[in-house]
Parts: sequence; C-alpha cells; structure tokens
Amino acid sequence: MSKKKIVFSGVQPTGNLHLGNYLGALKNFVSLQEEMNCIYCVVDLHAITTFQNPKDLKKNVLETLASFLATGLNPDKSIIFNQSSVSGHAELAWILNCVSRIGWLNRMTQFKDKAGSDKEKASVGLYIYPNLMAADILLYKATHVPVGADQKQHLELSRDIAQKFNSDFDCKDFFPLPEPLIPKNVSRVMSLRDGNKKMSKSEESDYSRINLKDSADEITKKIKKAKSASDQIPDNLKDLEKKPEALNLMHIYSEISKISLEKVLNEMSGKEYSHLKSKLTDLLIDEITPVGKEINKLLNDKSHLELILKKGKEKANIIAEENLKIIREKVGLI
Ligand code: AQP
Repeated sequence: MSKKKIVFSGVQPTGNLHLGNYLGALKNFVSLQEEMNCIYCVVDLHAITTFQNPKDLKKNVLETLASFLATGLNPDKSIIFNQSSVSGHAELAWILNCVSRIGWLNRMTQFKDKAGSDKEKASVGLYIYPNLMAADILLYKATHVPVGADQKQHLELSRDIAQKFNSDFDCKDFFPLPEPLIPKNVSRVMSLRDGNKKMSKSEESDYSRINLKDSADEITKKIKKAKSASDQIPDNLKDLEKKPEALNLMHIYSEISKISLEKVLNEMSGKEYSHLKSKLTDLLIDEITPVGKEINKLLNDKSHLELILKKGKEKANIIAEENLKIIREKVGLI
C-alpha cells in the first residue's frame, strides 16, 4: 500500500442495505477510495453476534458485496473481502479482549439497545463486539474509519484500546489512533415511522426504511406513508427540530439534492409536507433504483462475486499477517 492514510470500514450482512447505510457509510466509502488506501469488509463475524440463519447469512454476504459494488466500490481500487476469511481478525480480537476493560464495555450504549431488557440472554459476542471492531481496524493499522454517528462510541473505544496496547507493550505510536469520518449532515438517518429511532435493517416494519433494492413503487408507497407533521413546513430550523420525522425527511432531501437545509427551508416554507414528499420521492427513485437494478444484475453472477471476495481476502491477509507477526512478538507469543 503506497499512500499513508489507511481507511477501514465494515458493514454487517444482516439483511438488505438501506438508505441509512447508503448515506451514512457507503457514499463516503466510495469517495474515499480515490484519495486513500481503502479496505472494506463484509463483517460476517459481527453479524453472528445475534443469531443468523446460516443459509441467509451466506446469501446476505453476497448481497452486501453486491451493494458495495453497485454503489461504486471498485475492487481494483479498494480491498474488498469478508471478515471471517481472514483469521487474523479473530486472533487480534482475542488479544484485544485482554487489553480492553470490562468497565469500558459496560458503557457501550449499542449493547444496551440491542440486548434489550434481558441482558443475561444476550450472547457474549454481542457484549464484546466493540473489541472485535477495534481488532478489524487495528489489524490494518487503519488511520481513518468512515461510519455513521451510531458507531462513534465504538470508535472511541478502539482509540482507547489502541492507546492502552501501545502503553502496556511500550510501543508508543505502534497502533495509530483511528479517526472517525462521520458525514456532517446525515450522520444518522432516522426511521420513516419514528424520528427518534435510527433506520435499521432489523426493524420489523419494512415501512421504516428505504432499501437499496426497493422498486419505484415501493419507494413511492413508503414515502407517502412516512410520518411527517400535520401543519405546514416552517421557515426555521428551530421549529422543524420539534418534528423529528419531518426533520429527517428534510435532511434526506437536502443530502440527496445537495441543497443546504437552510435553502430547502426557504424554498418550501408554508407548503404542505405532501409537496416535500413528492419531490423527495422523485429524487429517491432517481438515486436508489439504479443501485437496486445493479445489485440484482450482480447477484446473477455469484462466481464473479466469490472471485472478488477471494482476491480481496488474499490482499487483506498479506497485510494482516505482516502486522500480526509484529503484534505477536510485542505480546510475547511464540
Ligand atoms: N440509520 C443510519 N444512519 C446513518 N448511518 C447508518 N449506518 C447504519 N444505519 C445507519 C451505518 O452503516 C454502516 C454499516 O452498519 P451495519 O449494517 O454494519 O450495522 P448497524 O449500524 O447496526 O446497522 P443496522 O441497519 O442497524 O443493522 P442491524 O439492524 O443489523 O443492527 C455503519 O457505518 C453504520 O454507522
């Protein structure tokens, strides 16, 4: 790898990718591959922290890869592979399990959200998930991590783990402290049904999200049914912020149209939300349906997708093994 800045990020193969993954992560992945050394991973080991049907998991790994490619990731520019194919992720995760502190993990809000009320029944994997995420990043000594805002806390933990490793093993600056790259405007795309919850693959209602594979018809129906507000569009952000669902639709519109939120408010104030919804539907159909068509096209050639994963794995493994050799030495493993 020639350039100094190394980017790592991953997406879980837990179902159809959605607009939140697209605006919060994938678009950023694509633009970064022009300027930095990028490593993008389908994080299947993260996915199994909650039970996955094995057949669905295999299918979802290829679907996630197809979504990467359809949004513009290029295997000639970036290393693209699935996490479980490079065993160094699991090995470094174990080492970092021994560096990370229980008190740190106890503060992770995503575990609290995902484990729900019965934490005793959550998998141990779900609890130590952030340590595996630190291993993913540090295995490649990544300097930058493009993620949505929901991953900020995990990334801070990765920095703490890197710092503690460097200090415990007396190797100042060995692991770089990875920096998050979080989109400024739509760092957290919210559910179309509840403006206080993030858009998510695992949310039961399909009406809560726009999937990258949705047809024009589905997008139209979902935006029509999306919660907004009963009054007219206000002329200022303060009033808009009181209506989280309406604010979310405005943010999405502003991001895709590349018109600032201020300008959109100026243009639309006093109009009904149906006006925003109709313009947003057109924009989303133009932006998302070509991606969905490309995903379906790519899924018709599974051996091509498997070959991309195989080549990516080989490239990733070389870097991982080089770094692991030094890490083992530092820890005292023979
Ligand atoms: N709603 C969102 N808004 C902005 N960014 C988001 N991301 C996910 N949801 C949103 C970002 O997408 C990347 C991949 O996320 P992931 O699929 O690996 O895990 P997740 O954050 O747990 O996403 P989901 O959809 O909520 O999956 P499930 O339901 O399986 O847990 C990350 O960079 C994430 O920040």
